[in-house]
Amino acid sequence: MSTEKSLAKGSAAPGPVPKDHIRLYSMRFCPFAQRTRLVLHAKGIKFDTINVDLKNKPDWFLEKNPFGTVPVLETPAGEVIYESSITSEYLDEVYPEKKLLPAFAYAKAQQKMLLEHFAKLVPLFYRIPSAKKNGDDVSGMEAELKEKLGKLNDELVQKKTKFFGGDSITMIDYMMWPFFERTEVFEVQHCLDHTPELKKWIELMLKDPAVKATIHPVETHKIFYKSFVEGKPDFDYGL
Ligand SMILES: N[C@@H](CCC(=O)N[C@@H](CS)C(=O)NCC(=O)O)C(=O)O
Repeated sequence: MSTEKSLAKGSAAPGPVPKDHIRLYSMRFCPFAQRTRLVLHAKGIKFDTINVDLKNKPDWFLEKNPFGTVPVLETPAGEVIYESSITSEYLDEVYPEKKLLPAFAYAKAQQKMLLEHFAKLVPLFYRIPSAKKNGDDVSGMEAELKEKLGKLNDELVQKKTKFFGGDSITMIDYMMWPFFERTEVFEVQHCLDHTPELKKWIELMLKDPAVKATIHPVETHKIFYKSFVEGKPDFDYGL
């Protein structure tokens, strides 16, 4: 069973997960759920998708993830996994095809540390447009974002690699990508002006088949984001 249109409170709980599939509970415009979708596509895993109305969450969804957030995975055995980084690592462990995390403990730890640094940058993507909308001065936040993006750029310069884990895409690239897909939507593109290596990384990421399979056009993102900011998120926009 797959649903494109989001299921809301009062909807019937989806049936069991088919034997040869894994199920993703998602929201079409969620950058965290996109992380998991990227991993599913990159590894060629068979999955079905249930989109959830996050404004009006079904009880059965809250029973699966008490945080009430997407992404959530469910296996045919009824095991439930949530939180984007945990779901992504789970998929990489369980499905051996095309490993995305490095085999060596230190390299793996380095990716996870970089992801922690990145997690400090994510709130700025949301806080800057929201402060702008309120007419607040965002120069301090923009300076902070520029500084943090500069550090990511330096990381690529020091490593002399195309991607953050080497010359091919690995897990860390997929964990960061969804937010870079949305820089124009968050109106923070100018914060990338001084990051040439990061810009090259963006261009390379855009060529990746998993990125192509999960990307939305900027205009679509903008329309969804506007509905979200106005407090009436149109989860089914474009369907
Ligand atoms: N830390 C979570 C964050 C996920 C998240 O915030 N997802 C949003 C949608 S983009 C959500 O489900 N929001 C619903 C809510 O917070 O009630 C993760 O990495 O999975």
